[in-house]
Amino acid sequence: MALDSESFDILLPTVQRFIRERLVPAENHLEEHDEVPADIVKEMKTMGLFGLSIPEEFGGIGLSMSQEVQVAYEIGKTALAFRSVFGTNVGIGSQGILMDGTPEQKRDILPRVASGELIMSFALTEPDSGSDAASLKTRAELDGDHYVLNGTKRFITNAPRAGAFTLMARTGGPGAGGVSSFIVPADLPGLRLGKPDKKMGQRGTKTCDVILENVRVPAANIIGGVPGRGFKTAMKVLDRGRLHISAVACGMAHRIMAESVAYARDRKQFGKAIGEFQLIQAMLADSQAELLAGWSLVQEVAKRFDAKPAHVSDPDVSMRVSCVKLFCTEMVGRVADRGVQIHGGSGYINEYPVERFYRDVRLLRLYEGTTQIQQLIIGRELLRQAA
Ligand code: COS
Repeated sequence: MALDSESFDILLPTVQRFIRERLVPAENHLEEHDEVPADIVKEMKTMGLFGLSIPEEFGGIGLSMSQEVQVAYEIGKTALAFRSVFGTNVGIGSQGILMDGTPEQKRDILPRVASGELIMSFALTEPDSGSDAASLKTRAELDGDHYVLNGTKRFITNAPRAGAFTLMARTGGPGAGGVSSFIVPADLPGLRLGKPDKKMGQRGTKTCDVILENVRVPAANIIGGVPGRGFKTAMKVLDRGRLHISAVACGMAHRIMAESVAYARDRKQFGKAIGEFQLIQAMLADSQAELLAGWSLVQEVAKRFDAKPAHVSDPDVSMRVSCVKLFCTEMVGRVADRGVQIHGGSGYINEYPVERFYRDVRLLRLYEGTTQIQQLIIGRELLRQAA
């Protein structure tokens, strides 16, 4: 799947212009009001941003992974909360259905996901199950032609906006094989939201608990119709999401670099622009080299991702995705840290974008699998390949 190159050559500059002219000027509003303005959300829908990764047959734009990472790079150039509005529809919220759903589930859900009419959110994490995702406790007991769900999901991005969840619950015994993925409409009786999480950064991104008390979900809502496959669906979805996040990390590093270079040209000390000092140049140079390295990795692994069917997992590609996620999210952390350092005291003041970006990017090393989980995936796969 890919968008024809002529159409893509129109889409990319359109997204670039939207970010430059609409999103960047709205960053202060976002920070102050903790909300993405409704007119911006409307424009995102018109542009098709909710359906970037959904095939054209279901009303989306149908980007390949190689194309999607280029768009994600652009989206990374502004406050990350803007992406969060449509990010779960493009990635973790919808991809499980696209990869493993039945034809009916795809036909029923994906067109509304692509248009942005339906916000889908991904509910895997729980209070006692974060990195150890296979230990999740939310129960799904079969009762006639329904499952009855009980449990709590934690830190669920977009839960307050969601019309439905891709939600993992235990239909069988312990471990990964007992987990199923469900499509859970948000308006089912017994489903409620916790209070909004107060986060370090990414103001405008909405996360909270999702609490399920005897929520009756039709058995037909198990993704793919077969119980016990939900963990693998979640892992495949995360593989893809991790690549997307890595591209966003590179875009954000790009923006922080632009802010830092501009500041270094403008700010004068000891009678000249601080950018003329070699110690400032050294920080810029390290950041630029690391950004280019990360971005090259993203593009290389995206090509490998496109070379296989999206719903088929390849442990070697998964391992490479983890390398990219590890490198790019750690990289943008270092770039943000140097960005603040270049700005000096001003970098600690909320009026400067780098102060916010420094807090925003901290999350990238945590969600969709911490750096340490990426290390485990890489280490395990290297040993497996050697055996
Ligand atoms: N694609 C497809 N299948 C996968 C997979 C992948 N990327 N990774 C693992 N699987 C399969 C395995 O092949 C295994 O299948 P079999 O039982 O048929 O052999 C099954 O899933 C269980 O895998 P594994 O034994 O590796 O599970 P572990 O419990 O050891 O956990 C980790 C694996 C740690 C990698 C996983 O729990 C993880 O990614 N944790 C982080 C969760 C996360 O990212 N959370 C963020 C929340 S969303 S913002």
